[in-house]
Amino acid sequence: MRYVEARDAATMDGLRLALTVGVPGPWSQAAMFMFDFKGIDYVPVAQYAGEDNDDLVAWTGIRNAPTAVYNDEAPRSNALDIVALAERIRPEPRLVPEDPAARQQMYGISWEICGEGGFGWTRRITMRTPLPPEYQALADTPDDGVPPLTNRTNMARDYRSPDAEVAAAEARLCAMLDYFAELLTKQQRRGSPYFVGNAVTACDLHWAAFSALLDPLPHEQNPMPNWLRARYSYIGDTIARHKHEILLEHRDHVFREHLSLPLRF
Ligand SMILES: N[C@@H](CCC(=O)N[C@@H](CS)C(=O)NCC(=O)O)C(=O)O
Repeated sequence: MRYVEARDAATMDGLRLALTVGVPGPWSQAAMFMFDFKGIDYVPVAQYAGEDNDDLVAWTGIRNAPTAVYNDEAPRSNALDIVALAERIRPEPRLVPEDPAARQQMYGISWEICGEGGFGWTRRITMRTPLPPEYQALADTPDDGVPPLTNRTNMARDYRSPDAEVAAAEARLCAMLDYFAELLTKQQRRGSPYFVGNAVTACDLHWAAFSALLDPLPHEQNPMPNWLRARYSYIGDTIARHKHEILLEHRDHVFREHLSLPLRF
């Protein structure tokens, strides 16, 4: 994908979206999915994983990705704020239910997937464990993707968690996976392949993006660097027992019907 540097994007109008360069970061991918689904054009802006990103910070106040800036409005970096922005810029096709109860349910599920303490956040904590040899071998296999992080200081500072949270992360993650699978199973019994009601909503796109942290799509559809594929793919025996088939069926359905592949990053 072609990225504009932050210092140039800062002087432009319209929608600009800072995205992590060269990797399918789930928060970045999810933000793209919202705008792509609605056919909203945006200028992709380069955010470099782990780096200081001084120009981006000077412009938006935010070092990581994604951040959406629409005209002269305040920058938005929270996943749910980005959904609301997309919905406002182009209401149709809808990603947010009109019915208040369904809307509350949708935002709640999205929060569980991508909010602080949610699935993505918690999965990132579980990724700190060392990789077993076969995954380490994959991680060490060079490819033409972006190289592994050189600056780990920023991410270590930004995403640190208390010891108690680290210890509890795996069980917390498994409980979330069970809950998502239970919701989808109930919906399947009602005849719907979606999390809420009978139509696709933002939380379905969120799960399509974040499921990569459980089971990344194959290289042809997700040409991510080996070091990151190894990290995303290794989940360990406990989480593997909670990787319910219906979660992946849902992901496949959403990509097939509502998004396009291969992923771009
Ligand atoms: N701003 C997002 C969270 C974004 C986030 O955690 N981004 C990480 C994904 S791993 C990132 O940009 N990492 C690269 C970096 O920190 O440089 C939200 O609040 O919903």
